[in-house]
Amino acid sequence: MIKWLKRKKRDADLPPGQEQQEPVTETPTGGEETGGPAAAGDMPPAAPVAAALAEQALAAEAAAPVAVEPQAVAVDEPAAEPEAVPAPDRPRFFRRLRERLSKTRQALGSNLDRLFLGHKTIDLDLLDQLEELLVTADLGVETSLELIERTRERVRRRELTDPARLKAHLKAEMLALLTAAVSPVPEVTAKPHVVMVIGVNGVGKTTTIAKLAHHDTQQGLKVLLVAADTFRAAAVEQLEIWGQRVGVPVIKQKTGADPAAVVFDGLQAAQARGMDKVYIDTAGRLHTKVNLMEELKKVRRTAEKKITGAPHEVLLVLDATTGQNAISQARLFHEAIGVTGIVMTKLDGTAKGGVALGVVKETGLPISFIGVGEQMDDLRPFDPEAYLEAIVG
Ligand SMILES: Nc1nc2c(ncn2[C@@H]2O[C@H](COP(=O)(O)OP(=O)(O)OP(=O)(O)O)[C@@H](O)[C@H]2O)c(=O)[nH]1
Ligand SMILES: [Mg+2]
Repeated sequence: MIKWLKRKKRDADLPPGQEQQEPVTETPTGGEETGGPAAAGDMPPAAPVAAALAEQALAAEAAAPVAVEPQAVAVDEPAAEPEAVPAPDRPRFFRRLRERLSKTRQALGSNLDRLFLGHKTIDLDLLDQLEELLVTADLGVETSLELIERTRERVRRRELTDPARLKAHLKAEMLALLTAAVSPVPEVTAKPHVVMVIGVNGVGKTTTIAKLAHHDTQQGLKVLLVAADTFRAAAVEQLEIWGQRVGVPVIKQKTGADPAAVVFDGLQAAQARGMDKVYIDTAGRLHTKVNLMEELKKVRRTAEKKITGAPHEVLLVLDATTGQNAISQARLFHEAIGVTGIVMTKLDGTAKGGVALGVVKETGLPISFIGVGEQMDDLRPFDPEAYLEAIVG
């Protein structure tokens, strides 16, 4: 166990005395278009996806009645911790996020509270238990160790002595870790702005595209979807249905067609119609299958050839419920395709939400969005502070 590996060093470093305490229309090359509204007139310039969603979230927040819903409080959270209960005037946006991430908060935040309440001093035993708790909450071994190391260092320098201050310290360290990887939102000047969405099977690529397209259209942007998952039976139809629901056109070919050819058609159609945004849906694939990754590279090369600078974004969708495997997925997809941002889905259904920290720490890739449910508004731009507030408390 890791704690044993580190114990010796801790014993040496801790302050004295603490050592032992342990729709169908023509397309140029044969692709089909399905669904979607007729072309509108002049549209506002394309905005970065994250920025647009953030604006919308803020607008919704401002418009939303505050403190109408009953507040969800995890039953096993300690009553003594005032921060564990949302303030009555906390904006609805944050309250909902908190509700959706309650499983992780119970696994992480509530257990941290218990741990800190049970100790009067920061000793080896506390640090060992803390390490175990962080690993259990799926932060990953490397990330957990680093957080513990930093804590131990501050304890050694006597900057941190009171367990009651440990939570604030940990949150600050986690925030530093997350914000270190946040890259500035790219300025979107290209028209169309092309976003390729990739990931293993069933992680939520197609529904994420629908959510993004929904938000973009609400911003007045002209969006087109490209059905480049020609592999899985019914994948094309699934995207078509989403296109109809959201009201955006879908460029498709038959199942079994070359995905690169569909992308070529899609980008040609997007250019011809003055689209602001294009989302390319790709087939889910095992990150370990070389030939499938080669196919994805070909899709990328086709986009690059058709439109200079495309794809402008490559979003890798990771399912939070898969835990640590998400880290190796991120590494392999990034090596093969080049990822610009991560979408972490299904954070609502898991106690493993700490994995977001591990992914950022171990890959250096920023998280662009998080998925917290199956509704259209359940995709949020990633806000590290709000996320930490929701899972740590
Ligand atoms: N609870 C929850 N479910 C989600 C979220 N995102 C996606 N899903 C669900 O995950 C399931 C799979 O979603 P898809 O979008 O079809 O996944 P995919 O990656 O396109 O799958 P393949 O095309 O088969 O590779 C669907 O039932 C979605 O509703 C989320 O944030 N929370
Ligand atoms: Mg899909």
